[in-house]
Amino acid sequence: MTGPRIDGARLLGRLQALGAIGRDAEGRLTRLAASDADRAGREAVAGWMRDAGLEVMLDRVGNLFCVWQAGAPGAAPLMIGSHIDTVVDAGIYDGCYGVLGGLEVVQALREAGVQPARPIAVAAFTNEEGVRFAPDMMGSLVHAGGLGVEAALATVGTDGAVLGEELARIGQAGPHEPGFLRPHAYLELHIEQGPVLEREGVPIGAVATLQGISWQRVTIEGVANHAGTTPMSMRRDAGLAAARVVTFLRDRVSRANAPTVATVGCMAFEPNAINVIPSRAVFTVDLRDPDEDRLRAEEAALSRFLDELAAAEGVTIAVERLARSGPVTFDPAILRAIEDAAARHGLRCRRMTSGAGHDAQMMARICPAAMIFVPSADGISHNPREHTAPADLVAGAQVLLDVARRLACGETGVPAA
Ligand code: HGY
Ligand code: MN
Ligand code: MN
Repeated sequence: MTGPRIDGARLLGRLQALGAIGRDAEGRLTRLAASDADRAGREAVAGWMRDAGLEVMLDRVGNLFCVWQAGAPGAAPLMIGSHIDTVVDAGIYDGCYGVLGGLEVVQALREAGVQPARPIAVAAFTNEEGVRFAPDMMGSLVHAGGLGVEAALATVGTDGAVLGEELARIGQAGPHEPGFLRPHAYLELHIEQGPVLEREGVPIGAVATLQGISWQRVTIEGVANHAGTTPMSMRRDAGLAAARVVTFLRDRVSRANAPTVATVGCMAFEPNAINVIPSRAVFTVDLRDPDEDRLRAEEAALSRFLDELAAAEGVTIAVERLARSGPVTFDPAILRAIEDAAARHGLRCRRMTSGAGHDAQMMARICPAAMIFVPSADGISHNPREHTAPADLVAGAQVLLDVARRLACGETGVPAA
């Protein structure tokens, strides 16, 4: 294959270098949004962007961009993005691969002397994971106009911190108004985080759809009492009630012949003492389904169950919505460009849906968007064992480069903005 080539060593080296930033004394990687570790990661990425001769910009919610001011002045840029914040005890590829892959594409095109018809921007969106501050995909949601800037900055995290104050503290509250870059199109390169590509031996996924996501926080109030003296019939046990919700969700999803997934990822009891019946249980519910009607039906079924549970166990139950996004369909012209690019490199490609949420789903609200997946070893992600073979990482970035070049040079049938 002729044409611009990815510098695989540069991409893989940066992935490892960024993956070393934000590790604790036990070596676990955690770069929660707007933390000191996030600052260190952002400074490294911004440094690589400047080293590449690109203009670096920050918006008011900390979305980090670099822009190659090529092509027609004032033309809407092609944007390639993802995130560099992580979950707790994370792997090194989730999000980072897409940001560093985008930077690599811009550098490879510039070094090859390609002259795009429009600017190309690379984005690292704030708080994609939503672990510290909900909702997830927050920076791209604000960029796409789905959440107000002030509301985002006022968000209180699980540790009581306020996002706007944290961004200011780490020097990541920028001057630009979110949404100041209106993309012509958006591309995101990401690890699959699931088992499909590896199981089928396919190196490239053209992501056609992304499932709907519903996040809720449930607070159950019971009555603390003595674990030894309180008869079972007299208990108002918040801990038991919470456990019933966990099994309700699993049993319901297991019975349904549907792709719905349900997860209780966080749970805390109060007073959290071995010999005290829990007075309070606070936990999260993550429901997802590719079909909006089914997702709504699952939310309604959970709501009914909580009402019945409250009456049966003599507890009170409050629910707070943390995030909600419907299923997304990505752009067919870009999907075809991804498949063509894979074919030109002799790489098998298959269309697929994304089980995970991504910034691309928010950007699809304002421009044609699509994603490229590469295989995840054993389908593992959100886990330090997260891994993708170097050859797959380089192949995915090469496909990204080819699609970006065609989009930025007006060869894909995506209408010019
Ligand atoms: O939760 C998700 O799917 C994404 O990793 N934020
Ligand atoms: Mn991600
Ligand atoms: Mn993630």
